[in-house]
Amino acid sequence: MVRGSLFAALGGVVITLIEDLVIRKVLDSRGNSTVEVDVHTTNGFGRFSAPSGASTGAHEAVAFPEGKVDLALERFESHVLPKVLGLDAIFQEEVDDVLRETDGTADFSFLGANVAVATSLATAKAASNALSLPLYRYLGGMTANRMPRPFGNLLGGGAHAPGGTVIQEFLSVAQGPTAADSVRANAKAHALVGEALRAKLPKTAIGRGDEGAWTAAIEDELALRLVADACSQIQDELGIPCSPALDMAASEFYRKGEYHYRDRTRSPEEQVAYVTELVDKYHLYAVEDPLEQDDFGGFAELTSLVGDRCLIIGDDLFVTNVDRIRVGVEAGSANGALIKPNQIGTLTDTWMAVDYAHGHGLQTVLSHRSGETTDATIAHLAVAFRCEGIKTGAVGGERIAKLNELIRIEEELT
Ligand code: 2PG
Ligand code: MG
Repeated sequence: MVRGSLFAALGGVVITLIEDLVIRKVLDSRGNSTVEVDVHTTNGFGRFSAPSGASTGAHEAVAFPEGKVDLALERFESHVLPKVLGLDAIFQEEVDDVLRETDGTADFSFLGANVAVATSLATAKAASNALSLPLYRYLGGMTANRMPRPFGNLLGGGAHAPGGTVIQEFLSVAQGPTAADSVRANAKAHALVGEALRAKLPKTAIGRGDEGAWTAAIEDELALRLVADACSQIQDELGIPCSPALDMAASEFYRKGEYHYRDRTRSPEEQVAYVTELVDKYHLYAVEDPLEQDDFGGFAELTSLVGDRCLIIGDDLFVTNVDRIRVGVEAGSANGALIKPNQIGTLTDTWMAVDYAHGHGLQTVLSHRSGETTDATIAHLAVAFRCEGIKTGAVGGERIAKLNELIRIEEELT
């Protein structure tokens, strides 16, 4: 019997031994190819399909080797499969160490982080399935009983809808009595913003970006006003507190020392002053990536100004990497960290990032990517890891896959 697998044994057979792995090419929500991995244990099955970003941080792990999905499949077959077969799926760290060692680079550029994350998460799901436990319970233990607060993307542009707003995401954060109430309130806020946009631009076709958020060629501040108004309406009509939030994804419009807006530029100092003004004028719940991805000092300045009343979240700044979160903690750069498993490549590394962030007073928000699949696993991770938030859109098939899973988990917990 494999070390420590007593509780996973059934009549002397270890039920969590990895007996087969399968990789396939599937589509993401942008229609691009990505990878899906199946892990079969003696008595369990797990599957994870990896998402992809559009506004990827410069310090993220690399999704596919040389950008080629087919090469990722080949390397899985020749390098991952032989080494992971026969391992025990309940030893997650061992599986993840094998993935790191097999890859041999700092950024998963040999295997591709999407291969690594799909293998890593499918392994955890197979183990939980073999043990007949929901994933959030298997990973989170008996005290994983709190629901994260959903952040819903209502309106936007940036890399998710070029030609729309410069700021990437205008979100609502409904704070209902239950996560299900908040999910419904964010969806309603999305509908309200759609109506307001159609009223404002009666002769223009209004579209939706990669994450299902509305998009139109409007000024950032008008977009923020529409979202803030929708949040107030939610509060008035449903009695649910609801606040606007932003993901500025500022690295996407930072060039040569300046932030480039439609009709003007802002220096880093002006950007800090601008965000401070927006936080107070619109009572923002959170601002993600307000500054470019290497400006730990600018983030610290902003956090010292508004961190007592607003979450300043590092996404491209931290890339779910514990070493970068450590730098940010030492500098006081943020009071929140976005968590995306495929930014770092394994479940163990993701957990280390969350654990370090929580241990140093940061809130965490588990996040989808703009190019998603219908995989709902991140809903379980957000509960298991006791994240304060989950950012996974407001509407759209691949987004509601996660939101509806949250509703199901909450039902089990109550
Ligand atoms: C982000 C994400 C998700 P992408 O910037 O936070 O909203 O976008 O997946 O394109 O990096
Ligand atoms: Mg972001």
